[in-house]
Amino acid sequence: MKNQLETTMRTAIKLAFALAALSIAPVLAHEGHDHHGFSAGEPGDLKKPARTIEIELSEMSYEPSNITVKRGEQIRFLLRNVGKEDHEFLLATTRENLAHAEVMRKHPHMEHDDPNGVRLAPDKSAEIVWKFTKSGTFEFSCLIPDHRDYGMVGHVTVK
Ligand SMILES: [Cu+2]
Repeated sequence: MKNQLETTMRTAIKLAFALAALSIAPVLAHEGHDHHGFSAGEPGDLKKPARTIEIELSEMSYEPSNITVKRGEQIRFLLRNVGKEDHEFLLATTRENLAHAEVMRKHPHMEHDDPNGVRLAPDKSAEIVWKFTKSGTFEFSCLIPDHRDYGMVGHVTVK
């Protein structure tokens, strides 16, 4: 009798977990917008040489805001927030950044933990090593609500 009760309990618990997993799955699929097909190239290889480009972030711009790289070139972005607010540097296509901006409007404090982007508090700096494997025009942008509209967008031309 006791054994049967235990088995029933165990089955009930397993079922509860399975149901919970099922109901969480679609939420995760919805929240996690695709970060893995990087549009602007691929994360760099830290063991390979890279050209360093320094970019300063502030209200509301990047300096410099236009850079040109060769296709296949690896760049070490040295990013410094010299402003008084948090800023981001997200490397992607314009289309991707605009779609991402929509998500950020709903979740303004969303943190990024992606190889193609970083959020910096004032006086902080970071490095991103990136290999531009595709030719075309890409952009880096700050998707904190309104920052992009006020000018926080720069361009990378890959030839
Ligand atoms: Cu910003």
